[in-house]
Amino acid sequence: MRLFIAIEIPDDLKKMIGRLRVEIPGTRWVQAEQIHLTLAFLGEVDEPTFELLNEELGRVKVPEFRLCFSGVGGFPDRHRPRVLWVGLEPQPRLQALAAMVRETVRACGIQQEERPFSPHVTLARLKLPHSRQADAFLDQPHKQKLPPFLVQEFTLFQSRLTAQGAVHVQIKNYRLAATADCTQRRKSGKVGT
Ligand code: 2AM
Repeated sequence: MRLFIAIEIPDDLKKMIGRLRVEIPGTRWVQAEQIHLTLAFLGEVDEPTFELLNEELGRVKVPEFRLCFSGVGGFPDRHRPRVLWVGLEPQPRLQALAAMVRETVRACGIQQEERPFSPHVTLARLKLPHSRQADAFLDQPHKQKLPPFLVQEFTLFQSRLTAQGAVHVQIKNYRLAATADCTQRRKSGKVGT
């Protein structure tokens, strides 16, 4: 099974993010329903490792938290983008969650890249690195357009490679620890910490 671990984005936000799409030559945009925030990429995992992983991920306990989007950017950098993304404001609980998830994955014998976790939501992948349209897209101020959201769980996904591209299937959701501040704010209709 080809697996990855990510935070699911609420459907209404996926639709809003999907609407950032513009015409850029040689670009494959992520379909709105597939938009996610990757915490760890695992690649091919065998059945015994999967069973162990499933059990160990249940032990990852970080308090739930709120995420705010920041501006758009490009990997490896905005002048030669191969990937377009929307970033997230710094959130220590997100960093803690990604570190614990990656540590758990390593402890299950699955290699993880050493690069530090750089929170982003991939929007598009570019085959042609230089274009006026990509420059224009990266120069837009997207910051205020996306509302924050509350993260209460993370998800183990299977990525099935098909002729039409990768299809992501949720395998299991792992709840984060509820916090009094988030519960209180949910009751009052506000988005939590
Ligand atoms: P990203 O788009 O958030 O950067 C599911 O395939 C997700 O796993 C992708 O969205 C991508 O995260 C990440 N991913 C896919 N292939 C990868 C690879 N070979 N190495 C690292 N991350 C990968």
